[in-house]
Amino acid sequence: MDLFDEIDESQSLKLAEGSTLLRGFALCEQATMLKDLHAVVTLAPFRHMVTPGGFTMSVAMTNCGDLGWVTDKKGYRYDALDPLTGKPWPAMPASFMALARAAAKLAGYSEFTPDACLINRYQVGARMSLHQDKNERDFNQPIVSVSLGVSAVFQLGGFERADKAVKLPLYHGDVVVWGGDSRLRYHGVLPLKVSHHPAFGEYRINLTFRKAG
Ligand code: MD6
Ligand code: FE
Repeated sequence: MDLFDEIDESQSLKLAEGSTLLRGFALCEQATMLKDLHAVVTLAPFRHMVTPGGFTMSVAMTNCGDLGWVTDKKGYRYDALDPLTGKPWPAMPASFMALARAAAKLAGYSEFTPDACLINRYQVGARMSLHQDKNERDFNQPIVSVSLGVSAVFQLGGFERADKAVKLPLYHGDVVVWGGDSRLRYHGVLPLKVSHHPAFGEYRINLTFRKAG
């Protein structure tokens, strides 16, 4: 954990009450995380899920950990089983858990132990419309969000969908710890632009760690 503890404090930026951007915090673990990500998606492949409204999401998703976030015609929820395989989601890799806990700790959440990791994969044009994360049991628990690969523009909004959103570029290795008063802010991701990352190709990968159950 020494590498994590030595992060330059100047790389830690308060975005809003309760949310902190840690620029480049995941860089030191990227090789292990890429290897572990491959193992997870071999067991639980990326898929495009369908919203309750019947739209197929442009972002491909999978999960690891005890619980996984899913959506289908019946609604949004967490489930212990992958609906594609009928099996439990792959275990959360130790490298993922360590990174999430270290980032949360640095942002002031020393007790964070995620039980779910939603993995989003964006390709050119994929986007995430403004939403709130409300399927978790306890909104006092933060969410740790890790961005890898192609950079994207994150929208950080207010507490109503129509509130003006601030645009924030997120780069390979950036981590946002999202809690406290910011936990229920609307947020989204603008359509991914054409780009290339040496390790992740045309894709942006986003990992969000949650204590869902
Ligand atoms: C993404 N992130 O960055 C989408 N949700 O691809 C999220 O939807 C998100 O970054 C809750 C907390 C942090 C996030
Ligand atoms: Fe979200």
